[in-house]
Amino acid sequence: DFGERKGQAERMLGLMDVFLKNDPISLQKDILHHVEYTVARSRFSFDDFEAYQALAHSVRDRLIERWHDTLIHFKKEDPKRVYFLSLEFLMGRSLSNIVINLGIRDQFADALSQLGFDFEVLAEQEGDACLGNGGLARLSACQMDSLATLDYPAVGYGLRYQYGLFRQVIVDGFQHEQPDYWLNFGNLWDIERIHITYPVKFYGTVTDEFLNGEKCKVWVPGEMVEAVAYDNPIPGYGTRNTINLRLWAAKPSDQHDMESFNTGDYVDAVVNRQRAESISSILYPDDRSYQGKELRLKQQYFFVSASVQDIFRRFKDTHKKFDEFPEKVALQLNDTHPSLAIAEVMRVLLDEEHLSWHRAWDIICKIFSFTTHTVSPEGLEKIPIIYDINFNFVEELKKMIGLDYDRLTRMSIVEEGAVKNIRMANLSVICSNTVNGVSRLHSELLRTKLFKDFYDLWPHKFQYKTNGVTQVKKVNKIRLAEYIEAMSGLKVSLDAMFDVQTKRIHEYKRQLLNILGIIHRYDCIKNMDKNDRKKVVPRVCIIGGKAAPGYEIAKKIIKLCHAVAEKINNDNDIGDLLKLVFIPDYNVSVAEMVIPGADLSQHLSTAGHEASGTGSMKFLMNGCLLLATADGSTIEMVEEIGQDNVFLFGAKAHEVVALRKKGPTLKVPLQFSRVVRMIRDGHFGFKDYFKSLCDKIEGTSDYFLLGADFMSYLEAQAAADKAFVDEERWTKMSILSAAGSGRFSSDRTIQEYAENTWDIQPCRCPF
Ligand code: GPQ
Repeated sequence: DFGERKGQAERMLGLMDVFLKNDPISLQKDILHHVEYTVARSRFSFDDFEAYQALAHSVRDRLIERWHDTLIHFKKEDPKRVYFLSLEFLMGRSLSNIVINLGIRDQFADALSQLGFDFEVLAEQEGDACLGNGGLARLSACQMDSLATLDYPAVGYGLRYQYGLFRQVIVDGFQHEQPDYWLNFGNLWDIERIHITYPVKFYGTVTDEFLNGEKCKVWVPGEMVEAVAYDNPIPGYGTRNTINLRLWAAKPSDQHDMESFNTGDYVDAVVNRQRAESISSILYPDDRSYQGKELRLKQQYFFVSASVQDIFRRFKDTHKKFDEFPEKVALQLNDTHPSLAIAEVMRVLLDEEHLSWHRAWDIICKIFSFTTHTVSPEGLEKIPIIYDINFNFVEELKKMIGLDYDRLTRMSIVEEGAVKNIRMANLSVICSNTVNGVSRLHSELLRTKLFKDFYDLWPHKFQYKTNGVTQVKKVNKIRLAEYIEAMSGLKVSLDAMFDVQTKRIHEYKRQLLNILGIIHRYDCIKNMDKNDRKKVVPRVCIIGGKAAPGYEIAKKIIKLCHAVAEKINNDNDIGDLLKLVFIPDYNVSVAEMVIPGADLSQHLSTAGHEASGTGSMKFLMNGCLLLATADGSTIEMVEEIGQDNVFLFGAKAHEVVALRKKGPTLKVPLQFSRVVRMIRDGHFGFKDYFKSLCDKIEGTSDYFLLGADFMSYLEAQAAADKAFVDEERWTKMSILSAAGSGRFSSDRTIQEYAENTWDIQPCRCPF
């Protein structure tokens, strides 16, 4: 554009300052300008929230400048891009992160203080963007940050849900869910692109038509919805590069079901049209369980179709031959959620671009890469094109492995049985050029168990990239203690060890083991004489996390935590020696307060169940010690920090299977039976309600091996107590933890992906 309209471009540049200035006076003028004209409040009278809005707009202007420059630079250079497809991004608050990455935090803080405002206070006004469930979603956010920081030409795609993850409200110790209509107060960080829209088509029929004299099948869609782009600029740190995260929102299409307008009731037709928006309206709150809901499938297709159209449009702007596609495009599937993209790209190449099956398939196999985040993916949707892909795959497979029907059945994309299923994980593995795990142990389990048949066939496809995260700001225990007091009225002692377990509530993450350990500690203190009590290391035990709304057992665990807390915290006999706090509504901004204030953090998954774990990395970076099982990426952390500086316990992944086999003959310690008995006997009330919880962990039903690991857990806790009283030793361990955390930066992970999976090069925007 610049080349063609040079004179005009020069005139435009002459009219504006090329870059907005960052000296205190310019910043103050800018903020006041936004107060007056954008927020539309008088510059003589505005409150903290309005000041936040004006501040955010001033920051946003500076962000947009860099974002434009980056996008123009990418367009000019036309490098191979990676398209990061994820249905979840857990961004949290943006303001602080953006000003730090832009390198203008202190300038803004100075400017604000001259106006009589405190930067930190205004930053607190921002709400969290919770467009994701847990670790997987936060990882996507960290990885976008690193992609920008390392100058990679990347584009993120996701959905702009109107309702983010539910807010967790605790009433009488029970979890209740409230809708998170996060857009109520406006979102200043995304840019609505009303002209960037794509039609997404659903339903309909397939008819026979003649094309160039040949009979072919043509899809006549029955419903159409418009996908509108909302762009979120993601700034890198220490670079001008600012990349795009494009989230789609569903809007009614003018062509949506036109028939009903002609024939039916006008008001009904309008109401019906409005329903289109529901496709992108809600984030599903159940991580890792697929509910088989039609809306969820529509959501996935809506997301995939819009993103694929956008990717094709960008490619076709500058390229004519599809053989160049793999040189320009890498598509990253963040778990199986976006894996419909494989079928959709195949469909577009065949039906719309009229490539032969052979050429289309060849392209598919070069562009996709797949990262799985779990050890047990499940199958979901059914799409005819997937049957075709499967048919061809199985025919090829027969040539490679012969007529081994058991193995063919296992590797097929279609799961036969009373209920037929499409195995999205198999589809993703078959069609991707690389399959990544998220830690070394996870990858080993994928190769030897979950995807063994595929590994035997294509060992070269299998890789792993141990997860990494972005750093969390340092604040201290006092801030956390103040938060606890404000939230629960509980005063906690700063001398106590702050012992934290915050993450989604899942049986395999064993929050229950933590609670049983706390009951045991309580029971021990109660039975101690005065002298022994003096030796007890005071603890503030902090637990937090959401349970999926339909996950009964997880909700009972939350209630148990509250019931135990009620008993302990009100027992005058215990005082400061032990406190238990449940922190409600754990999200990114709460994490930013909790994590830096923790002395010890617990990561208790039964070995072999946590694909990686990323919360632990944030604790480490903040000098917090870990008490953990040898699971997921903890194993690699121990290698960095040294065995002596982590409190490890429990069965190893390879021992877990054998322990489960022992079943009824497995001995559990008396201490374990005693604490479970206390719950069963109603020591903490709600006897009948907790019965099913107790049944789940006793005898043969103790699938996650709480009983088997209990003694070893208590020993690790005792070791932590012992280390804590030796202040010098604890400090040393803490420094070594922080120092050893370097490998777990998402910058390292992304660099590995860029080099070994996506084959992309940095593309740095000049200053
Ligand atoms: N993870 Cl499959 C989620 O947070 N949600 C999911 O639906 C699935 C995985 C987590 C996983 O449990 C952690 O072990 C990983 O560290 C994290 O993804 C990121 O890879």
